[in-house]
Amino acid sequence: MAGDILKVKELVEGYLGRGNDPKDILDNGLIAGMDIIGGRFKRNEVFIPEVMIAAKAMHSGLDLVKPHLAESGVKPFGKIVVGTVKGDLHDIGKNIVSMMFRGAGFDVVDCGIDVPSGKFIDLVKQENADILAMSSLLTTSMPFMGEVINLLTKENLIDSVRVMVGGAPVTKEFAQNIGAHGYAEDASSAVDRARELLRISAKR
Ligand code: B12
Repeated sequence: MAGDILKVKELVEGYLGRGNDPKDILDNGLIAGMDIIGGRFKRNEVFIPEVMIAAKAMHSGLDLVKPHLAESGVKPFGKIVVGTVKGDLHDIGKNIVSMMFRGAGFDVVDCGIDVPSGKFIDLVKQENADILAMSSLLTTSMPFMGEVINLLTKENLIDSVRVMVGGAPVTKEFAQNIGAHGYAEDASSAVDRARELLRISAKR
């Protein structure tokens, strides 16, 4: 939570060395800390830099735990394809959302910015994604979110993937109108919504 990368590494190495369960280190150490930061961010008690620093520290621990998780057969909670829609180059919010998803234990495939609608569909198929999360910061790029949902419907994929949308100009009403399954106004609510959509409790 303090963003101390070296301390996180030292602690995680220590716990792993003493034979602690890697899932316990992940759930009750790394993710638990990130959840607290997420709550503070939501209440405006900390801001983007603190979240990014905390996420960086969390990743330094995650990198050490990951190989052990794979060995013990622990699977990520779900796969999320994330991207900023066509015509839109804004990625600060999307990157924060991606970081929070990763911090919460999801497997994230970030397909970047200015993503053509068809590419989202290809990636959802290719990655067998549980959630597609699209970001838009421009009123002119928002309609592409609807276009992607129409394409998913056409390809009969709309029932097998949950679609989440967000970004400053996006509203709950807009999300409902285009047929998205979820909307969140910030990165930490995005994690709550993703968990709801996949019915994973925050405590697990
Ligand atoms: C930084 C910025 C830029 C940077 C982007 C750098 C980058 N790498 O992202 C640059 C300079 C490149 C840029 C360019 C442009 N920009 Co600009 N930009 C901004 C600015 C100042 C901040 C956006 C930002 O990063 N906010 C901080 C992040 C953390 O917030 P956020 O993105 O909203 O994300 C949070 C939530 O929305 C949510 N969220 C975000 N995505 C998702 C996704 C999901 C699934 C979920 C659940 C939640 C979620 O969680 C995030 C974290 O809490 C805004 C103004 C503003 N105050 O919003 C204008 C703004 C978005 N830009 C604007 C414009 C017009 C442009 C340009 C057209 C300017 C120009 N004439 O060239 C170009 C367009 C380029 C393009 N094709 O995209 C307008 C858009 C107006 C409109 N009606 O559409 C704005 C609102 C400024 C303004 N008031 O006019 N911009």
